[in-house]
Amino acid sequence: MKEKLSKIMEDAMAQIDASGQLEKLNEIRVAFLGKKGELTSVLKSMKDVAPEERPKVGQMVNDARSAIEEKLEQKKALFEKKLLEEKIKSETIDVTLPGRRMGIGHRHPNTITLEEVENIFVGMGYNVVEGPEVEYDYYNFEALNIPENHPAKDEQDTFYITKDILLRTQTSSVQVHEMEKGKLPIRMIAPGRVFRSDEVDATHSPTFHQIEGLVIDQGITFADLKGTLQEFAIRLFGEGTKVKFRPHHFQFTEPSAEMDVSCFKCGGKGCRFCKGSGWVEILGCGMVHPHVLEMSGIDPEKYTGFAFGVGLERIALFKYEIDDMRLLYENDTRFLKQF
Ligand code: 2U9
Repeated sequence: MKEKLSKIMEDAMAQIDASGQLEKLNEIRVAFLGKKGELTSVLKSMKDVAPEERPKVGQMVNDARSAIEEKLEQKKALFEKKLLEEKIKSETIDVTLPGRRMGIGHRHPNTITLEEVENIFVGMGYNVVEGPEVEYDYYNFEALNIPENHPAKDEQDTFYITKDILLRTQTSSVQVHEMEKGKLPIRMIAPGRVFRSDEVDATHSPTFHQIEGLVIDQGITFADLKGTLQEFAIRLFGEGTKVKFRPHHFQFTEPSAEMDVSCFKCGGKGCRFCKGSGWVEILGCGMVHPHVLEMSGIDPEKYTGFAFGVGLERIALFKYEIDDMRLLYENDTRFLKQF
């Protein structure tokens, strides 16, 4: 019996020493100490041992069990220490390694230009007002003197949502809402995104941004319009910028005009940029049509006003000498970081 126990001990110790991983230790524990294990079978064969020998043999079995358990615990602790060391090693960060540079964004030429335009008008006492991109047909067309079946409605090919609801083609609707509030005088600009079903090319996009302006008070004249827009052009394009007004037609203004600025590239001499004319068309404007005032509840006998509209992208393209509008919509940081 004694030899048998010694042999079991020897085997167990050798197997524990040879075990290469934690899971193997469990198998060894079951094989030697488990219910059907080798040591347990020795205990079961106690009935064959002489009664006076039994306590001694029992003690030997217990000693063998303790020795194997102790050896298993030691080996387990060794494995766990090794695993912990490997984990620490794999998770260690070398703080001396150079960092990875973050790709940061950049302000868009539209944003820079919009802020510049807003600053100019806020400095002249205007409010900046925003409104919904989804509008009723009434606010986008009818209230601006563009009646049902008027050809001007076709000119601004419109994205309709229902018969009466559409994506605004101009930010003028924001100004109509403001007029309806009945708080006069009004001095406001309405910047925002507009939508027209245009094909994409170097100068067109189905969505772009406008900045429209509206002033309504007693005694406002075309001279106020000219003075304001001339000041705007000088502040935006620099001292020495000249302006000229050409007659035009809009449904919502009468009289109407387009304003050109002297070419800021050649100073008015004529170049490829201004197609040799020395002038660049920059905005549309006019005195608010009396019918437009009337429809929003303003007495045209008492009040007059002027309005204007500029394309934000158009100004940004001019200011930064960009020759393709599509670049403004791609958000490529290699392009954006140049401004
Ligand atoms: C109200 C009354 C009148 C706004 C105006 C223009 C002239 C104009 C274009 C410029 C380039 C649109 O972005 S663009 O295609 N706009 O020429 N807009 S007057 O007139 C108004 C607005 C609101 C109540």
